[in-house]
Amino acid sequence: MGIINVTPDSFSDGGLYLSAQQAIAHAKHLIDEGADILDIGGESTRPGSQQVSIDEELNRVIPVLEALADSQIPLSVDTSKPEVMKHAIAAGAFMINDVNALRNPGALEAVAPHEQVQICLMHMQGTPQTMQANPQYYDIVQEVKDFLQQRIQAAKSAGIAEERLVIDPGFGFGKTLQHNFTLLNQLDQLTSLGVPLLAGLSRKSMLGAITGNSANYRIHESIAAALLAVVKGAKIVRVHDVKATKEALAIHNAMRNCAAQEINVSTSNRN
Ligand code: 7PJ
Repeated sequence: MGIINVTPDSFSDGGLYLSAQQAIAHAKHLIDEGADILDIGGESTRPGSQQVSIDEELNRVIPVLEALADSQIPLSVDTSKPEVMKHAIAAGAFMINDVNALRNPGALEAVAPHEQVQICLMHMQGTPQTMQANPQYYDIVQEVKDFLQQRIQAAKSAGIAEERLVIDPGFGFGKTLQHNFTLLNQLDQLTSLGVPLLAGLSRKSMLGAITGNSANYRIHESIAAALLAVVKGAKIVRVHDVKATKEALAIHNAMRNCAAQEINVSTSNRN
């Protein structure tokens, strides 16, 4: 899953148009690099970021969705707002990626009737404005797992088939460095929830905390983190660097396929 941010610094029409054009160009680049899904976000959810209005978010996201409608690639929209979800689905979104796990009033109802739409339920403690102030858990893995289980249940109770769901532990969302790496180390424990796992680690500060690199220079650590997440059971990785990540994962696939063939060979030898 390649990341497309449509978050202009300028709020003028010019800035918005420019940022939509840039987002569309970047999306085409990530498609060329081999992205399987694109995740389009119109509101920053980084720690301390401010919320934007429904209209502002729609003005950012919808033109990009419409421009990419012909590209055949499944499009995900990163939003927590039910109004944005509805418009995004009407504009052809294949997935709603909600860092708030459909907890906002009206969110479950906004997506439930659209049976073709996939949903990513992500764990977050607190809100983007406050989440990094003092995150606390008695057992990070168990609490994230319990939360995701509850959100799966809430989705199913609202009439959303389990086959439509993806879960995500929400790296960096209300978690200390220790919490983040404990979660990564035990990511495989979330696979028992029976729903595909998505992991977003790309360029996050937990990686920079280890290497000292600033966000745009965290490519190697991002590749390592994506590979580790996949080894630990992630089925989708949300990344900035699509080509580099795909090449790293191709090696992992080759190893797995080869291991599977070895088993076949040794079984047929025995027969
Ligand atoms: C995530 C996300 C993530 C999912 C962001 C950033 C912050 N959605 N949206 N998982 N992170 N599902 O990319 O650094 O980890 S925004």
